[in-house]
Amino acid sequence: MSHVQNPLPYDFSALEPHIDTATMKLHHGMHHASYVKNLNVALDKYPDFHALSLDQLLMKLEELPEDIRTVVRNNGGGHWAHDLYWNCMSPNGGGLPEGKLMDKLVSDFGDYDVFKEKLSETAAKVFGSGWAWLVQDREGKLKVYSTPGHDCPLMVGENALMVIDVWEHAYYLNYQNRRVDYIGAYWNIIDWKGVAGRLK
Ligand code: MN3
Repeated sequence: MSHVQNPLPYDFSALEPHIDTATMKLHHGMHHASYVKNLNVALDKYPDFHALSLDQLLMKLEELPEDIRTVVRNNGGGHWAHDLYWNCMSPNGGGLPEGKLMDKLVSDFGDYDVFKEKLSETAAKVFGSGWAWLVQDREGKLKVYSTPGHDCPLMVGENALMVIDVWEHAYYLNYQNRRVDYIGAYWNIIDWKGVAGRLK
């Protein structure tokens, strides 16, 4: 089984002006695509692992042959995280979360604005390349943290609800060094219905 990249769930231009068309084309068409390709190349010589889904591979990295473990971690993780990232955004996004998700954010963070500030700050503070996540832990509690490289909450058995890509390739064409402005713009396109659908 070969891993495939899903098309974007909207047009490359759909998130303008918050994320520009050129960034989306490069990000999805080149960066994300290369992670999928590298993942498939690495797995090519190990047919025993061809039947495993991406989730299964990332949850049992320590069982993979040592010579491809880091490649699968980086490229499989990148494939997985980008899939979630595209699905966290929508041209009809923004506004405030509703219902059960809003209740849960308020009960676990004290206040919606506290959560929003915490995730924004976590994303802004990532040193180098990485991701900032809203995660539901094994006890069901919501929390915010960042991961370096392409590491995903799935690798430690936690449920990722939303993510901000803070690798420079996600914003540099339009925002240059103004990562904070990109993070601010992200809140205008966040797809809260999608986030709520991932709550368990
Ligand atoms: Mn990226």
